[in-house]
Amino acid sequence: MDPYTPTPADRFTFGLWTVGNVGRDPFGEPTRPPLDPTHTVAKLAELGAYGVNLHDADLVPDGSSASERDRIVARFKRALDDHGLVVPMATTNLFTDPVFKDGAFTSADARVRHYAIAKTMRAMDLGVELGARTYVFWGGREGAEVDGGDKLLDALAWYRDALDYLSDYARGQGYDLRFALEPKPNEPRGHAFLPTVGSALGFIATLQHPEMVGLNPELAHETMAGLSFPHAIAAAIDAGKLFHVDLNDQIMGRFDQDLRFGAENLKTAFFTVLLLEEHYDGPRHFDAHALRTEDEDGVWAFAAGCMRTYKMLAEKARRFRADPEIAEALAAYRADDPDGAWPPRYTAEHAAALKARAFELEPLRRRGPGLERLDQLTVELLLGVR
Ligand code: GCO
Ligand code: MN
Ligand code: MN
Repeated sequence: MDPYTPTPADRFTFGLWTVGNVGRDPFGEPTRPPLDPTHTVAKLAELGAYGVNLHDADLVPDGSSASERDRIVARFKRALDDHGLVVPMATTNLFTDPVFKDGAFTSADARVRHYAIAKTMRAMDLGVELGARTYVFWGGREGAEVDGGDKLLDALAWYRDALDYLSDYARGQGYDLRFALEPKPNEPRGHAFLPTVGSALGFIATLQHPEMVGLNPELAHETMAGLSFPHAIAAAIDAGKLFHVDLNDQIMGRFDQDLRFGAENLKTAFFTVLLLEEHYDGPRHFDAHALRTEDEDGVWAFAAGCMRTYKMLAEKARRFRADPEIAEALAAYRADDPDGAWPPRYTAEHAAALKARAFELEPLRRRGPGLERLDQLTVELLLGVR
């Protein structure tokens, strides 16, 4: 079998909203018809995916009656069973309905904030019913254009109140759920609250149940902020907070593009995969969509491409670790101190000795760490000539 053909063991997931994206943009109407969620399940299973994620409204239109909801959910569950797909993650649409035009949990109107919490609890019930273990909070319209609205501090407090309330709800219901905050710097708002992985990490520490809450970083979002995605997920891993991940691609400084994984910046994709393969065992979720130019065949080519590129890069990551020349270059780069390992344990005596130590700085100033060679070896590995 082709080694890059995905299987459920690879744990690739897509959202109903990703492959189901109809190609609408601010300038133009949809270019593709909507997909029936059960058809999406069948196609994703055929392509080798592991699971499918959803917003409440991707499956059950807002305003459906209880019996309509149950009918839709039962039909969807049958499709999941028939095709062996799971739903590892669920989330709430808190952005399409105009009621959320100035935010959901951070709306200046308390009635909207309370409605957003109620909608999220119902969406959580749905997610748990479908088997989800991760619940994502993407800010959507949590943000502002007019700082004269004077809610910058209130918004953070309201956001915190909502997450604290919802974590108590999940615990009260006995749900086995972890929350994953998904930062984004802008779009659809001029300025989003919790714009980057770093800001979300700081915010989590202020919550009532910080242990329940981690991150769902997205490649495009950090890139839109002019930041490096591998650096961002390293920070999340370091904090023990990489609960989920949204993979796609994006040109820095452009509108939110949601490109196919690896479509734009293969090196960023490679170092992302290297970190994920070595430090993350959750689902690999592709939060991207086919170009607006594409028809349904293009959608499945897009989905297959995301997974295939990930697998090719995972193979490159294994080769990166096994490559003797790269290993030698890395060993040369990471120089030891013959006088002792770092970090030494602090004692007053050690600190005094360290302050008094006569460092031979001249060779350190002159030493070339070999990064040009190391980077070129990586490029050659990625281009398939080693
Ligand atoms: C975006 C976001 C969304 C979220 C989704 C799930 O830029 O629109 O990435 O796709 O990931 O709402 O939380
Ligand atoms: Mn996004
Ligand atoms: Mn996302």
